[in-house]
Amino acid sequence: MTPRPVLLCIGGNDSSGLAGLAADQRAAHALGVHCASVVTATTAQGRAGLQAINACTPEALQSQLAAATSLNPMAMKIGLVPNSAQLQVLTEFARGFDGPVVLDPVMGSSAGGAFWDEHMLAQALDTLVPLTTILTPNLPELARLCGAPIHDRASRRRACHSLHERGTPWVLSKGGHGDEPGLDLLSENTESQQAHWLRLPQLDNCHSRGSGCAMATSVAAALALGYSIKDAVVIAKMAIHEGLQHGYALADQSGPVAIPGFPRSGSALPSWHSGPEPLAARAAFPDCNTPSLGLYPVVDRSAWLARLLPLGVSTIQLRIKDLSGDELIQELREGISLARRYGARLFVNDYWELAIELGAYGVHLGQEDLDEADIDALHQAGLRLGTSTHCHYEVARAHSLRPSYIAIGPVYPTTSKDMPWVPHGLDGFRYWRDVLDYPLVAIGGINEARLDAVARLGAEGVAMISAITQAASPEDSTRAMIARLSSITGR
Ligand code: 3NM
Repeated sequence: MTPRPVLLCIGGNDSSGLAGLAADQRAAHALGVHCASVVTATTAQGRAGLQAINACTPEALQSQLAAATSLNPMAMKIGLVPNSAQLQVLTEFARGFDGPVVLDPVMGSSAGGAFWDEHMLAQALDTLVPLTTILTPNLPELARLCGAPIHDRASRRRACHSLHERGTPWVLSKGGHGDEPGLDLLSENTESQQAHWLRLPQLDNCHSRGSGCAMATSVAAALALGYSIKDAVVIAKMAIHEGLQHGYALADQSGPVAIPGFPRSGSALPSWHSGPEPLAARAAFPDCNTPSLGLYPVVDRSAWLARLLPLGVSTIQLRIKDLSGDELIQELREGISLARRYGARLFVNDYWELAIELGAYGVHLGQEDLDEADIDALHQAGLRLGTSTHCHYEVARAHSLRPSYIAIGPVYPTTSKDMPWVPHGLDGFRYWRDVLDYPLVAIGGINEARLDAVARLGAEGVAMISAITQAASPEDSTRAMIARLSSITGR
């Protein structure tokens, strides 16, 4: 059995079991991470609100931290810090901690009561914030941290920048208490101060207690599992959305969020947009999957179309990396004309302007190409759009464009492209099949022997380069794989 990673959560015990370490435990467990919990204070909270906070001594905190370290935690999350002496202990501990630090700046309880005075706030900004990998304030907390009111998106971005100046590389500004509650901002301290906007429709569930703690803990749990910050934030947003859908009631009062497991529902997938302003909802790109995409060769010259389309290939991509100018235009023109002759769906990789100009069926764009392309122009021209994705935030980004298909790769190791991504394997592909309500194209290391498995998992398109272009007989391999696919899908 694979051992579970350990997440170290440091915070208060909430006697009502709604927030604090109880919420941390539930969230970490749901995401498949073991939670070691270090108590900073016991709080007495009930129907009448926050009645007492009893802080642990700094020594009690220290001894718990020392013991928890022996479990080799992969990440840590700090919630309620009730006093300045504890802040000092935690700063020392964070300085020596070899892993990401998530700081949820809990300055008060939704049951009432404030935890941080001005002195604590200044101390945190000077000492712990600079050691933090990601801060996860809600809007009132963000306003207090930066000492300025937040009234719009621009002031929200400015507030995050002021925290970057303190030394924290990432700030997740949660939208929950503002005018746009479903809109979160992940601010990245790059030279251009990148803003990433994540949007989901707001859910109206009053059983949402502990959602702030659970959000920060879900980010930390995903980091403990080895996800990047951007992926961890998408996973956490999905987890909270599902947790709100499953929030449960307590007698006569609102209950907590209840994350059911590692998130896997398409309705919980946020849209992701990087830029100064979040994207307005887009109309979907036209369908490309009637009939099903099927075998999807990716080739670098139109001569391949002349060889493969007569065999019954109905979807193909022209991915030319070594031509420019007239030679490129000539190849694309020829490919488009061959595809028309055979009634095939030709996706042009990368050259979206030429694809519009020459009247291609569709365009396939990688993530970097998405930065450059005019998506509205492609939409207006009626082209189909396919996008490459490799991880949660790329999928969320693709989802914001509502493309005609989403490619998931690499499924297996590939030698046809420089690939920093760990292959998904069949389990990873199955995961995305469960989550996504889009036609999916499987790509990366797929060959005749691996075709069955991805097709049976529900890939509408099976894309490949080397299994066709480097086959002893590309024609025989293509024929065999088309026959194989139609025997599996019954088409
Ligand atoms: N894109 P082969 S993998 C072009 O994961 C490409 O996005 C990938 O070639 C992705 O079939 C890949 O030879 C190469 O492995 C696919």
